[in-house]
Amino acid sequence: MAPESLRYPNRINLDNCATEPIHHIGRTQEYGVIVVCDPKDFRVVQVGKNAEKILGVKYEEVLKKNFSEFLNAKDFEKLKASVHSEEISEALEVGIREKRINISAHLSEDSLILDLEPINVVEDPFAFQRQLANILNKFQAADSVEKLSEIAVSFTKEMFGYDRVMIYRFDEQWNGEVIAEAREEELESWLGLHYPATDIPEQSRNLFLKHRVRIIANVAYQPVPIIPEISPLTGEPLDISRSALRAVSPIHIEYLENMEVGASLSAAIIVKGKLWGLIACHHRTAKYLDFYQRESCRFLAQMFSTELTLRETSETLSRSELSDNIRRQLVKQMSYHKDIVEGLCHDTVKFTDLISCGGGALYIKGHWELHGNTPSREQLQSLLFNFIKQQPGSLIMERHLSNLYPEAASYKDTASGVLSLKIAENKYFFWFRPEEVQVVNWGGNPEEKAFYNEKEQRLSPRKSFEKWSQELTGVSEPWNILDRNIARALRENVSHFLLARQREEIEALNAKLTEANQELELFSYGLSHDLRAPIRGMEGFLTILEEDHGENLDAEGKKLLNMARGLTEKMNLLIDNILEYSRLSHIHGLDFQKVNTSELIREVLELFNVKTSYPKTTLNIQNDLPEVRGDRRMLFQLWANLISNAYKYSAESDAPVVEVGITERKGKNVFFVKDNGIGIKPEYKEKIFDTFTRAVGSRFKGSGIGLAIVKKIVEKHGGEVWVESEPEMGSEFYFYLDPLNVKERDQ
Ligand code: BLA
Repeated sequence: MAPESLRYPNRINLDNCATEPIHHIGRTQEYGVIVVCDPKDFRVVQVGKNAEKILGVKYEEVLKKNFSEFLNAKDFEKLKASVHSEEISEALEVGIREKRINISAHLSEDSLILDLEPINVVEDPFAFQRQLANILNKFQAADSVEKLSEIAVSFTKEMFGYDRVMIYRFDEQWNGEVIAEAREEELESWLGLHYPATDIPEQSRNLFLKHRVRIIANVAYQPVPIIPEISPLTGEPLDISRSALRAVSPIHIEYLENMEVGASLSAAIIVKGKLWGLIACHHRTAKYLDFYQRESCRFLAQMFSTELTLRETSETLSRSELSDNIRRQLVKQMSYHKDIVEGLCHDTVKFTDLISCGGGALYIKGHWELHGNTPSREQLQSLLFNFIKQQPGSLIMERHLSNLYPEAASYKDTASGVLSLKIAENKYFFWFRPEEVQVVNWGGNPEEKAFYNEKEQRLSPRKSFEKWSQELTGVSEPWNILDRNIARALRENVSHFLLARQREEIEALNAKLTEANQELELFSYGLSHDLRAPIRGMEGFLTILEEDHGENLDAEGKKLLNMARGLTEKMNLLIDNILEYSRLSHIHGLDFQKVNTSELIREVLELFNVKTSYPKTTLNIQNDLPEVRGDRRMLFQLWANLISNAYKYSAESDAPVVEVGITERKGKNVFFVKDNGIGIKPEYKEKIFDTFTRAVGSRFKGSGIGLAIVKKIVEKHGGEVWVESEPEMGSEFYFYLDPLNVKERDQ
């Protein structure tokens, strides 16, 4: 009983064609002999039942031998040297029983697989070489894919003598079309015929990426079993996907019989790593090409692939160059009008010029802008909300919209095809293509690709390959990758434009704010100056009053006079601070230098003469505070304000303590000034840094502007200041400076 994996045909149906394990088929074609060795010592472990044909002894005998026994010492050394890399097949010419034999050796899992086949005696060994050089010249002169394909088929036919040679091209769904053909006159033409994807299922397509060329030398062959069936080395069926001798899927053999094909050759056309198509050859009777001929064919297919890649690339390049120019113009228009819709729809170049289409639409925040032939606004509205928005991804590219969204059938004249792109929330672009009724000619009815064969108890391919015409309605010209890329590139431009617009708006707002702020600061600057004069006057009059009329005043009068003096003093302090604050706002050029923090703090403490003014207060100051970069004068004021506050607001505590140092907060080294004074109520924590906010009422002297100055200075140094505090427990002010964060013009 064959193992599960080999009893495959029963389980295959149209939905799982691709699961047929053709790599474990366990049989070979007859034209050569497969020999499987243990790669360590060349002991034969499996062999094709037809071994005698080349090796001269029956397979049972071969299984008892070491493969070296079939070669002379020199050839055996050559073989040993050629087997070094996994999965790489190398060809080797050796003599076995006086005949020239080609050995292709490759490793598959733990086995060494040798494909043995006779080599034809060639009369003119350089003929192929000359022909290939000739075809290269012709390829290079071809100016289109069609022309290139025609040259390829006629040359292949001439070189290898098959009855029919075709270029078979895959589409996006892996259906295929015969796009070029050279055939014997009496054969009917298959040019232009389409074939469904299931005719060449995925596993077969994938194998083409590996072996590139596949011959079926005789459709009417007797499959040759590999003995034993299961590899003694692995205990598994042998993977012979790379062996050229691999037997053919019975379904495909029947397919070829139904097509009245006696032998085939298929060579992979690979463009940018993907199977683009095949050079597909048929012969009505058996036909074998030896290893060297197959190599020539592989080389030819490769030349064709290269030429094709070049053509496709240069075509794509010139199309994208054209679209780049249009796109650049659209960007210019948008910038000129400062508006997407104006720029894309109402100037010389329209967004619909970018991608070939019948019309297009922009949907921007509920507004529809239509251009060219399009469905109505209502239809588009429902298309967007009931279909487009439900789809995953931001780009939808459909050539048969009504297939997915039946409502679209009513406007197939304008939008059988749609390419839609989401630019941002509530911004969508659309391009539409009208219906192009298409007649697709299939090789056999694609609805009846295969049927269940009761007799064989397995799937059989269709019997008839008669031309079968299908009219496609509701379908537009297909979109391609370039269309998609162009749409995406436009989206990028529009997003940039939108961002730039937003930035401009924010900058304009910022400019207005700064202007308002500056006006306010200038105003307070002017105001403070204007206030100075009357205060000086008041002070003068108060002095005269005291000196000239002091004696006439009673105790109450003297007290009031002193109060008036106190108030003018306070007024002066206030004006000083306002002036300082305004000055700070106007200074741009800061004088950045290295500042020794400990020294600066010492100066501050000396200035306030804290030892005499606050004898009760204990001062804890950390040693070796780090140097900083900054404007010395400003930093002096910063420390002065914080330290004087700390002394002032802790003075009434039982044992006042002021601490100054550096610690870590928010992942940064931050300076702190700490006291155990009256603290700050939570609701004031932010506000105390605003101008004229006083959290302490009239108990303490002050203008209410000191912390606003602190904040301004810290900000001018690219830093941040904040407070942590609990009422009656004290306050901790933290700040850090980050001069790297300061704009250069400010330094
Ligand atoms: C393989 N089918 C193939 C191959 C071709 C085609 C070219 C590659 C093998 C070869 O070189 O012959 C199909 N040949 C075509 C087509 C044309 C042509 C379309 O000449 C048109 C001109 N096939 C079926 C169904 C199944 C199937 C229904 O029709 C499966 C359910 C399978 N086809 C199938 C398998 C192979 C195959 C399994 C791989 C054969 C092998 O390598 O063993």
